[in-house]
Amino acid sequence: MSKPKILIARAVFPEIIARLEAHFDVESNQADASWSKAELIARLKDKDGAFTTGGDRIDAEVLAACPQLKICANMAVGYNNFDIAAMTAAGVLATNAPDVLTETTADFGFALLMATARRITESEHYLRAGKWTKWSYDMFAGSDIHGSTLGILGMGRIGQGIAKRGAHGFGMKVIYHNRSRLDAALEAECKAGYVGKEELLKTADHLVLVLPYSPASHHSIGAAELALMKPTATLVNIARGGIVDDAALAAALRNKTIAAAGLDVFEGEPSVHPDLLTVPNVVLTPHIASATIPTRLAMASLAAGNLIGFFKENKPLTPLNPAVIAIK
Ligand code: 8YV
Repeated sequence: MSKPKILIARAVFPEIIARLEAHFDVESNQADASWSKAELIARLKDKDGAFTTGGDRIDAEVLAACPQLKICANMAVGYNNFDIAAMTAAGVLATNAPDVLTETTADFGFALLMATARRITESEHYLRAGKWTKWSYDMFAGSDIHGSTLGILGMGRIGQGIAKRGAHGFGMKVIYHNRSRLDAALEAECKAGYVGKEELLKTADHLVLVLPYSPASHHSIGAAELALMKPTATLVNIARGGIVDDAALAAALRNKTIAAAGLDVFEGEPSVHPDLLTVPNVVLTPHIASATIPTRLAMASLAAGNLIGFFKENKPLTPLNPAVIAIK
């Protein structure tokens, strides 16, 4: 019997490719960059499954062109690159890679918060440029983290990880807003209090965005929301670019509507809004919140496990639209 055909849409660990090759007939992207949509379709149209990353869009157009496709396994917890409704309608299973990246991503969220609030990259650039000639009492004065109020928008697993770091590690008062409130035990574990979105914006000294991206969360933070924040506040986005209106944020940073921002994700990445590149009070990183080798390996391994589980026993590990399995 011939093996199912799998496409690996982005270069990934050689050991993961080898593991998949033991079960499947594999074609993998060995290029540095992602394929265009036309190229993705050309390679996916005769495949039974795909190993995707957050930048590989699987929508109705791709699905219509790839009738053999049965599963797409995302090496990411976020899956806004998948049109889940279209995948379900086409009978294509979607899986993501939750949990394995939670702590690493929460670590990074905190690192970005600290770098932003304490102006670490801005001051390093100053030093490297040879501008440091004397000590002065207010040179690169930032805002305190310990004892301040940490706001979290989106209180899933990663949000909870950030809350625990803030409350237990830095004595921060933690407030959050989420579609649904956590149960009392989880709120106590995170030492976090539920507030409305407006109160969150007005009260937080540091606001971290960790909510999933969807049409409903598009530009959740725009000019109106930034205007509600404290002029001393910092904003950190480790969720998805489209959640923040980048042009409005650049203007708010320039006008000192808020003090500083730390961004790991951008609307239209890897392009970055040009205005963000010219304001000094923003720390910019290239979507690396989950980037440690053990975590990326665990994410890739979970995506591979989903493909193997699905094709071998019809048992994917972390399905997003399990109704598809029931139909088959
Ligand atoms: C990924 C991410 O690195 O898991 C996610 O949702 O944003 C990142 O951890 C990226 O999406 C590549 O798949």
